Amino acid sequence: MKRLFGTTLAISALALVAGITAAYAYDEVEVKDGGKIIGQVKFVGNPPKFDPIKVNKNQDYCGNEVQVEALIVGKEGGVKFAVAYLENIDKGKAIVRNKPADVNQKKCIFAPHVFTMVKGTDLATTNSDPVLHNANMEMKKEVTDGDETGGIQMFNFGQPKQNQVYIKKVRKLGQVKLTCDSHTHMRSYGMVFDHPYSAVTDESGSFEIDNVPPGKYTLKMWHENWKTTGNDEDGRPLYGKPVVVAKEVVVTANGTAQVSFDLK
Ligand SMILES: [Cu+2]
Repeated sequence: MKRLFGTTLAISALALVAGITAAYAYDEVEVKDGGKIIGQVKFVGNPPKFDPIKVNKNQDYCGNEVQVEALIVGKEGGVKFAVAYLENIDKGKAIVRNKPADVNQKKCIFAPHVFTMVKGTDLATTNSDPVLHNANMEMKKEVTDGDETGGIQMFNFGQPKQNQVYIKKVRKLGQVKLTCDSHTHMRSYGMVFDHPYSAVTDESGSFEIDNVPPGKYTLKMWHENWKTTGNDEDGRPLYGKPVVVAKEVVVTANGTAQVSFDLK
């Protein structure tokens, strides 16, 4: 009887674990013979020139103007701060939970300007400046929602002290926009996925997504958009809805798939 009781308990515990796991769309498994997806996001043609954005507060520390980060094109046309991600992947490599995604308010800009993270993990917002920043995070349901579309406010947090860190668990999927209530020129975008298969492009427009279980996937590229639609009440440019492009990709065992995206 004792053994039977133990077995029943074990089965109940398993059922409980299974029940919890079923609530999530993504299962963490050991990936065997995983492949890699590498690629580049390129700007086609001559990139537009932007006027700098005026700083409306703390000019003695922040400077009078900042460069536009909506479109950063490097040598040979590579686009920085685009996001490449797999759509609808339901199992794969482990999610890193012990290291929060970092957004630093440094020299009066959010760094990085674009980041990705996994739902249920932490976002750490630091103020490295000796001036007050007030990070305001808004969540959009759709990754294609633009600046003017309403979102859900996730937090609104003043950080008057230098080196102050605020940690917040992000529990929703979608597109996060960070603004600063003190400095209207400050913007950062985050993409929150239920899996760890995403990457932000570097200065050369390159990205790499590794340890992907072999199979056929939809790879998407997101870019915040740089085409202005007007200005907000502070004179800051407003941009069109984010650009999202989808491509099919086949990942073979221990192979490397190459995918490129054009922006124009
Ligand atoms: Cu600020």
